[in-house]
Amino acid sequence: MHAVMGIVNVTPDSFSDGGAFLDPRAAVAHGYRLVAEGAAILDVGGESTRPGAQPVDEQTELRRVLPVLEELAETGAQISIDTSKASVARAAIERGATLLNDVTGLRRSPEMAALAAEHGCELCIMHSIGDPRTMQDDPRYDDVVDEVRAFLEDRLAFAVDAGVPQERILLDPGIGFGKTVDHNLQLLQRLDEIVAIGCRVLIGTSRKSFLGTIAGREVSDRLGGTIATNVLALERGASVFRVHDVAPVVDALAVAAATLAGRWRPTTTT
Ligand code: HH2
Repeated sequence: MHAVMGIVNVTPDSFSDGGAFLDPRAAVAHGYRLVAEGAAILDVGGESTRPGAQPVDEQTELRRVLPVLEELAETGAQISIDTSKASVARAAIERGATLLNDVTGLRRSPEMAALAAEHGCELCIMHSIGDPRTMQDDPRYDDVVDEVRAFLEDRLAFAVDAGVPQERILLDPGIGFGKTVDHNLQLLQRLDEIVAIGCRVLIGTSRKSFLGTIAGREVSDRLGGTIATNVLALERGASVFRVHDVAPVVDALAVAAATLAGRWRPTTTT
């Protein structure tokens, strides 16, 4: 089973929709729209992690996300908090978040693992290097897939040791986080090697710059590349798809999944 995670960026500076949903009412309305379009999970974030982004302090991040979280918990979708601060994650859990999405892979706040264990939350561990200010400064790997896999295995062992059951852990190769265009493509081409670790895999390619580089498209015009990469990631075993444009990706993945299975059955809702 696959699930689409809709992105709710409550930020002034996100790379593709910065400022559009900084107003809590706009963010809540956007979240409801994404659920209506088929998102099973909403990922709420109050700090941009785009290359070059400036960090925000805890109070600012809390002020942005807290009013939005409580209302979006009413949508019935699973609520994910996109943060690397354990204090923000803790406050989000109190307002209904059940998935902690940490783009630093527990490097910034290792206590995030114990927090997930304590509250029975799911945990997404993503690979990244450095921090958003510097991560795109000439990233180098001998073999990007081997190194990302080793990092994720290490962080997975740490989280399991802290008490999070492996079934509640999602792994993410961190497309665009300290990666060149070719690094991103190798990670997608060999995504089955990340899936082989044995956890569900989350993939986030939506509107990212490597799609623009390949297709020659601005950030507002990268849906085709987003769909192509998500469909291929599905074929290679990814389970959760983090996107801005939920409706077209839900359709693309439904058709791709039915095609891979060679059969389709209508979903019953009774
Ligand atoms: N990408 C972004 C943010 N959070 N989390 C996971 N697990 N995987 C990703 O690939 C990922 C993520 C960046 O995208 P976006 O939220 O649209 O931009 P910004 O960081 O500028 O707010």
